[in-house]
Amino acid sequence: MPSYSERAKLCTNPTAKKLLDLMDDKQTNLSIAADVITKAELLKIANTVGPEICLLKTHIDIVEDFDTDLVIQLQRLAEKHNFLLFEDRKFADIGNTVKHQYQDGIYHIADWADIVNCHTVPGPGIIQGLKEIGLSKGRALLLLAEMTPKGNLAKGAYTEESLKMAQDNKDFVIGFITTRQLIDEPCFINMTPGVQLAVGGDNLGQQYNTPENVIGKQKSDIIIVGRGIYESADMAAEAKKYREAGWLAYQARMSKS
Ligand code: S5P
Repeated sequence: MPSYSERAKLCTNPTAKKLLDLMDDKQTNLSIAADVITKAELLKIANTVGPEICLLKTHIDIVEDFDTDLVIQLQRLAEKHNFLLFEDRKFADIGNTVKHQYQDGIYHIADWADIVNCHTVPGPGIIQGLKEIGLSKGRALLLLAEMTPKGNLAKGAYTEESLKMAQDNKDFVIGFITTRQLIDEPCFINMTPGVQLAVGGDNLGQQYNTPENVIGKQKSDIIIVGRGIYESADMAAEAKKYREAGWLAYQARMSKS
């Protein structure tokens, strides 16, 4: 298996290159899902776990006191700790509508989020619409090819069609939200949520797998961890544990191939 930075050399999308390079430089394949509802909490997470992560994943629309200063401060922390910003917006509408959702409104997501994601249920027009805004800004898109909750419908032909859409848009689509590596192509980055240190779930259908399984067995590239880290009394220590588990699993996979 090529290293993250070897893969970076093959990619044309600047955000994919930057992410893969920084993962090897910083030795982390951990992303935090910072699902908190105040600006102060979000900035605290970003600053506390910033040294451990490659990517900060936000749900910016749940922050009750959102303002443009939040974005400025997140960008400063991203610079300081060397991580990228991923707004988990899960766009799901027709191309023309998602263009506005990406660029306009209160959040102006395209102005600050290095990476966004979308569902593929509307077909390739959604990718085209987002690309019209994001490509010239050097941004990148992930497709939700699979999901983690019990009973979700993103499987089989849906997942296969999503892969095709990614292959048709390699300049802008840099990978997937998925539980596993779906296709062995070096420029597609596989990111997996639903990760905790023990297998389990929550009472709303979420299903958890471990960093070892996700990176080692399922051959994903990035673990996305939310409550497992930010609900811990010592976020920094907990983030270190996940970082170490994810990195050891990556090194073990590298040494096998
Ligand atoms: O299928 C998915 C896709 C995503 S992006 N399942 C998920 O859980 N997510 C996101 O990952 C979800 O929106 C949340 O932000 C994070 C998981 O959080 P946790 O607290 O369960 O680790």
